[in-house]
Amino acid sequence: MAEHESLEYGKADFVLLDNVSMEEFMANLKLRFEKGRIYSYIGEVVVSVNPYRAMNIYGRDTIEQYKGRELYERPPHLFAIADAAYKAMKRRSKDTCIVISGESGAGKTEASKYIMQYIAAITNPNQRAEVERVKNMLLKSNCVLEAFGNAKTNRNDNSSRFGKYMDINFDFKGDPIGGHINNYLLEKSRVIFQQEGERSFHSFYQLLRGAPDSLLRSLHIQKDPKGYNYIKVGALIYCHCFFSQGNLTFGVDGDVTLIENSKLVSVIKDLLSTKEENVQKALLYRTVATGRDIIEKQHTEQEASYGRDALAKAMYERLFCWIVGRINDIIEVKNYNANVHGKNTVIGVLDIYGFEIFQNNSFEQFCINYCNEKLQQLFIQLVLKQEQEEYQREGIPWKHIDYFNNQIIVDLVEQQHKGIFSVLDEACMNVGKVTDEVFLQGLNGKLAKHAHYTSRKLSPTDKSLEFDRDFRIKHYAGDVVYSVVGFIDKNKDTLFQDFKRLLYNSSNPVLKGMWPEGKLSITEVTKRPLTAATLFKNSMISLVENLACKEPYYVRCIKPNDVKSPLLFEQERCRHQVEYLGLLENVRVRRAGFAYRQTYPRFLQRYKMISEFTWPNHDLASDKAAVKSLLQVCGFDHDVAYGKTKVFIRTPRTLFCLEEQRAEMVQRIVLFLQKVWRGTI
Ligand code: AD9
Ligand code: MG
Repeated sequence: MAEHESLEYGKADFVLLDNVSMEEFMANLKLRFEKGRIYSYIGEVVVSVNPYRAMNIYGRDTIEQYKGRELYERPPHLFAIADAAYKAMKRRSKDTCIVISGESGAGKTEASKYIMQYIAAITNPNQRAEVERVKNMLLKSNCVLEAFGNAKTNRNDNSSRFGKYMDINFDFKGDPIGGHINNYLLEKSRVIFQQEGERSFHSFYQLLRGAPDSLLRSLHIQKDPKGYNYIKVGALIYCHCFFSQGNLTFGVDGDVTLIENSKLVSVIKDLLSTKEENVQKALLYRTVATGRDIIEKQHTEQEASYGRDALAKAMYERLFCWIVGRINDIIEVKNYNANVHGKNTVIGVLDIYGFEIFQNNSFEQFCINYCNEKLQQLFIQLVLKQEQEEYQREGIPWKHIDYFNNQIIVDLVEQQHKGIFSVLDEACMNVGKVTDEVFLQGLNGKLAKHAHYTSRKLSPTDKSLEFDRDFRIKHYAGDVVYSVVGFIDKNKDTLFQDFKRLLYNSSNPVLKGMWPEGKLSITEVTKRPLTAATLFKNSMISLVENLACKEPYYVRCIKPNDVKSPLLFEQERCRHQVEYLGLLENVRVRRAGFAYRQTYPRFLQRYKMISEFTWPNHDLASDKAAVKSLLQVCGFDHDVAYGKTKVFIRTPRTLFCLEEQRAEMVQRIVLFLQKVWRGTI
């Protein structure tokens, strides 16, 4: 018996559990984790538990064991799902995608890297130079993106603070010829503020630690991160990081707003390749058009600080998008003519920020958690839809299984007019007073009766709602209390036009290229830009549409504990994740349908030795007829359904029996052959 079929390590596929109950599921998950078996299946879905230690299961030899094999032939592994997605793409010219989900720190990003490594390792057997180049770029882009887009949070030391969807394009031979990365909403507020115990993006510390002194000097950077309010660990708001020798602060003298450390202006001028007086002006004034007149309005001290922070955030975000753009330029598919070379197919890999609950949850957490709701919804639809479609296609009747459908929460966030994003946008449009409180009042007005929404005002006795500015959403993965503070600002995402013009007029072409809208003069700028929430919502909707038209493969990641321990399997913590990920329902759907399905020829290949009618070859009209006769002879006919191209077996027990009979026959055949060899027959 193969190792993964041995009970010592539990059941490799949850579909094979004797009873589908939470207890049995958890016992199996725990047993496997403790035996170092971090991967399991639910049919074709991989369930992964973060081991929090280096595992010796990703090397070249392991890759070889999975290459071209069927899912059930080897112990559960990411490589098997990657191979399945690759095979489906290659054999059937289908676009496929691998969706990796799970909460923050569950192991999504690591999984996505192993999947990419696997695909890179099994392709390009002929070592074509261009393919090698593309593969290298795809793999190496990870560390650049992680440097600029990941950060230490209280959930994960290397937490993705942006969403990433990467398409890998393949030619007709199945070799990667290019790719494209879509990035989603970088958590740019981290540039100016981090919660206690967290850090800014890795890139800042890497620069301080790794850059040669000469580079640091030319950037006017001092080495100690503590000197910079933006990046010192757990720093409070205020001031500037990449402009050195201190932090840019403002003061007032009478009714004049001043830059307190004005020497910095010259440093900024150097770094931005622009003029000192323009920097000074952009920091202290904004140009406004009132009717026909254009006036320079002085900032208050508060406005100047706000502007400075907005500038730092926007510059970092544009830099990040620029880097993604550069990578895309390099990996873009070139010179591929589909008429000559055949269809160019795609495998998409999605690794996005996981569901998170912090001490303080703001607009960013709200967007991240909404994104996870969307992906859960997709999982529900596709996993059910796929099954349904297969039964339909094969002409087999289907019985519905109940599950929690989180569409109600998705609607709560994104519905037109009534959804939270709409209420937020409306509050931002208000001509009168635009405050976070107005937004909260809007929510309370529209959502008072919603089962998944409440607030301090609506539930004054609720202890978890500590402050008047709190509201709570009952997410599929748990309750999260959000503070409305900052929602309006972050949604409007205002950057004074003066800064855009300043940067557009930089003599540094890269910087200039990042700010095309700085070209517009003050009178030309009239259109209100889309809000951050609307942009995010639109990007999520198109992401989901894109995934839904591909053949999906799923990796469901589970975080075993909150202390990054390789030993600890926190029962309650894990049970909660199994519950909200809908894994039990997943097993039920898979089983209420059929635990096992296989095409007729493959089924015969494995079990034909069981019956004299099929061994060594059958003479029936079709493989389907042969499988029927085999199963009738064995007495399993009542437990199976015959589809057009596949045989479906309802209970795992039948499969066990078949396997046992097969093993017995194989044993007999081996004995027989040994006798033949020894000449005793
Ligand atoms: V977040 O939503 O981006 O905050 P992820 O991406 O789900 O989160 P990540 O992949 O970054 O989590 O994993 C967190 C940490 O767990 C890693 O930095 C590793 O230290 C550890 N980890 C995760 N998977 C593995 C693994 N297969 N082997 C060893 C792992 N360590
Ligand atoms: Mg990640």
